[in-house]
Amino acid sequence: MVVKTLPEFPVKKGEPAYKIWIFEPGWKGEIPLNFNLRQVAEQKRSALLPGHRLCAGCAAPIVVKLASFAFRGPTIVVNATGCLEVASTIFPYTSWAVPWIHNAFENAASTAAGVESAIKALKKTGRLPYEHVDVVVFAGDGGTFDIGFQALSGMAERGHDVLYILYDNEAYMNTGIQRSGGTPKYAATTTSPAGEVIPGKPESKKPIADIMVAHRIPYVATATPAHWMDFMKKVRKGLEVNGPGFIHSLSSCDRGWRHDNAISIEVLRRAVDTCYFPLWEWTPETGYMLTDRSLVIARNPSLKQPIERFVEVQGRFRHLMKPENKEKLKELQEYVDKVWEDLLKRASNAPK
Ligand SMILES: Cc1ncc(C[n+]2csc(CCOP(=O)(O)OP(=O)(O)O)c2C)c(N)n1
Ligand code: SF4
Ligand SMILES: [Mg+2]
Repeated sequence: MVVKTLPEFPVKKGEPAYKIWIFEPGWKGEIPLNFNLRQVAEQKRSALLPGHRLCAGCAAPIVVKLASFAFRGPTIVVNATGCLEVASTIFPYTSWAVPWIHNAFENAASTAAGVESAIKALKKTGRLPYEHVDVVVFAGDGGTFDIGFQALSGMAERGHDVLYILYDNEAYMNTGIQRSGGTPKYAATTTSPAGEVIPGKPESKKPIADIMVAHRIPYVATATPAHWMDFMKKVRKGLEVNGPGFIHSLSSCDRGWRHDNAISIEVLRRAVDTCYFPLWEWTPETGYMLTDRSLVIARNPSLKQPIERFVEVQGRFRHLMKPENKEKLKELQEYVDKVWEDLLKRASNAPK
């Protein structure tokens, strides 16, 4: 039995980190998950190669890179239409170093469910050359909160063994920054422009991760690429469960959020520090559990930052910093506080 990868894991020092992943038939090993930054940099391979056309400062490729550092072995990626897809596969080139399927905007979860079912059938008839193949979806907020939700809900209900990773840049960025169900209240987009008629999007963000918890699938988590170790652990957990996993990653977009492209990671940190985007995971056994920085804030509430810290560096919220919109900013703060307080009540590891 050949138990080998081409190239072998871990990557040898000096070997380029951008070779394509090829797992020889019969490969049974598991790529280890390590948390030493130097080891990760030296020994892991990214599923997304350099040369893609995503904007400088875009967090989406970091989402993919960190996720792929947590992959276990042979993996098939399914990618909904959106920035990540259009900018990584400009014909006749591709940046993907793993088997990758582009599907329509609305059906990433159905495509992944089909792939997973095909894998099961091949295994049953002894025609799968590997012990296991993971199936991972990357889809944007438009493709998840809105048009792809029916496919996602069906995939969850049928219990397919797929890890669905939502990179949420909070608007339809690829087609020109239109509002989505993931856009937060009062954010300016091209279809919810802040002006005399409306002060940005009038509606609140849909609680997509809580909606996935309501499906009672084996694993749900929130994450950001700024909290990289937490992110990788969650991806590995989501892969290890038997059944659907869902990870909601916030993903800064300097074009749509209108911030300096050098502060993409800092903006994500502020999202967590202000409790605008708390980090947690949920399993049917443990319920909600706070993780990483959000757990630290729960234990020491004085660390919680005001929402201005998140808003002030982004052009999409610039109008909220004007004196006439003081009440709107206060309302946004109250909304964030309420959602955070609710989460503290539900989280089994939050101090009571
Ligand atoms: C049925 C259908 N409607 C509209 C489109 C056009 N379209 C392609 S990508 C996209 C927006 C994608 O938004 P999101 O999922 O948030 O990904 P992002 O571009 O922000 O990364 C739209 C509207 C399409 N491809 N198919
Ligand atoms: S528009 Fe936004 S999400 Fe799209 S590639 Fe640029 S920074 Fe990334
Ligand atoms: Mg989007």
